[in-house]
Amino acid sequence: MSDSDGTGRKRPNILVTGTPGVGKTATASLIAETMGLKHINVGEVISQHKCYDGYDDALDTHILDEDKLLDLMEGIFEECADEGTGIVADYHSCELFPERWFDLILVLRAKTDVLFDRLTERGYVEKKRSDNLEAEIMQVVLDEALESYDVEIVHEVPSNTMEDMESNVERCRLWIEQWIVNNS
Ligand code: DAT
Repeated sequence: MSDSDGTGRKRPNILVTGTPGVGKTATASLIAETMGLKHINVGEVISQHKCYDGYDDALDTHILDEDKLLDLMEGIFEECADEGTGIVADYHSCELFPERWFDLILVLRAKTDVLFDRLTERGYVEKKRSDNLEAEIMQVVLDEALESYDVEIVHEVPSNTMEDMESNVERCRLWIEQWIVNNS
C-alpha cells in the first residue's frame, strides 16, 4: 500500500475550507475538473454514509461520528495514493483531519453582504444565517486552519465573484504544477 503521509504521493492533496456559502464545493469541483483530481465533498460523504452519532436537538443538527468519517476518508486517501491521484476535499471545518493528509489548505473568504445573499438564497433560517455570518466576520475557520496546519500551507483567498473563483482555480493549477515538479 502506498504511503499516504505525503512522502510517497505522486499528486498533492488540497483541502478547500471556509464558512458555509463561501464557495467551497463550487471551487473544489472546478479545481478537480481542471486538474484531474478526485473531488471529495465531505458533507456529502457524511450524509451518504450516515456518519452520525445522535442528534443535537438544541442545534437542530446531526452529531458527527468523526471516527466513522475519518475511517471512510482514510480508505479513499489510500486508494487515491495507490492510483497516483490527488484529492481536493471540501468541508466547513478542518481541525478534525490528520495534518499529513493535505499539502495545501485553501481558506475561502466572502464579504458579509455577499455571504448574506448566498445564505438567504440557500434558505437558511435567520439564526443559522446570522451564526454563520458572525463566524465569517470573526474568521473562525481561518484561525482553525492556522492552528491546525503549518501556516506555510494555509492560504486565505477571496471568493466573492466569478473572477475570484477563476483566479483561485488558476492559482491552484500553478501551485499543483509546481508541486509535481518539486516532488518528482
Ligand atoms: P459552500 O460549499 O462553501 O457552502 P457553494 O460552493 O455551495 O458554497 O456556493 C454557494 C453559492 O454561491 C452557490 O450558488 C455558488 C455561489 N458561489 C460560490 N462561489 C462563488 C464565487 N466566487 N462567485 C460567485 N458565486 C459563487
